Amino acid sequence: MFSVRPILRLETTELPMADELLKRHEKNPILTYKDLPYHVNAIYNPGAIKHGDKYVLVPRVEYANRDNDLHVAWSDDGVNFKVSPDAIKVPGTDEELAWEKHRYDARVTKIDEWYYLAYCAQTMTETVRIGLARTRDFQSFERMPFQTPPWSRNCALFPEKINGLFARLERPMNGPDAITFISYSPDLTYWGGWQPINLVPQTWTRAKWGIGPTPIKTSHGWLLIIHGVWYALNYVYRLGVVLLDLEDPSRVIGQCPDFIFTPREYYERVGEVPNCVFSNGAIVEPDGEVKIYYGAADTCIGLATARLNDLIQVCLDGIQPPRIITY
Ligand code: M1P
Repeated sequence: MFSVRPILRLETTELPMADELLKRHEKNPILTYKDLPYHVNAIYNPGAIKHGDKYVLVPRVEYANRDNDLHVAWSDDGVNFKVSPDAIKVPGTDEELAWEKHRYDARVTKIDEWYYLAYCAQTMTETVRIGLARTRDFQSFERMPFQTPPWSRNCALFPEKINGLFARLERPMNGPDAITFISYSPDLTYWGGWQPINLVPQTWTRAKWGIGPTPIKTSHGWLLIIHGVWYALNYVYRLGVVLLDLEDPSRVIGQCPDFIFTPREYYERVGEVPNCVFSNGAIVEPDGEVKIYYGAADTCIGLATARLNDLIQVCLDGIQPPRIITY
């Protein structure tokens, strides 16, 4: 058993079971297709961050022709959001824009005065790579260089430099090579120093696992919410949590072996992709509450909350001896 120093001066409470760490908001789903003023198929998988005293989501909107794009949604309380009817505009050349027939799954990271959106950029023929845009106000956006070649579909920047370099987690799209790597860059253009993140495989992550929201810095390590995928009749997407070393985030220093959130409610079980909870956006409140926004069944958006201390504790309790994993 590891002793945990209180974080944000919280009392450590009795730890709930892993599957009870997250509490669904009573207003769930907090955003649905009805929140757009025109005909859309779905709204889900939002990036999330606070801008001043406003809560900002960057959801994926799937239109009635099933193209996808990123929008901005604003809220004063983190629960009631107003979605902008217009997609985010990121100026680009015809060639750049051709890579972005669909944009989705933005992870939002604040570094200094800029908010960076690392998103999936997918062509008409479904080749997918990671695009990057930045903004100061969520009104106007600048294009940054594409971050990966094809086929990459999960990417989150760390919110600060590590050992003097920008850092990111990134994962190719699918299959047995869908391994999450950390890499580093001096300028958000050239990346290197790749190291795999050696999670201890669990049955619920058997098909693959991927990056959740932007890593959260704590005094115990980088807290990373992940999604894990099991294949039954179809994929089942669940959420888990791990802790990465502050100085060398390729080192897993804690891992909850159990999933912490699983589809149970109707809107998580039934939809475009059934039995799916997927998060790429979380906000930590000053009192240690973590608001986790998630796509439910690739159809609508839910909100679940947890205590930061509890998420850290289950990682530390579940720590397993480091081991080298060969893929
Ligand atoms: O359909 C479930 C999810 O599938 C993909 O995620 P991943 O590549 O990590 O398995 C993405 O298309 C994601 O948007 C979607 O929610």
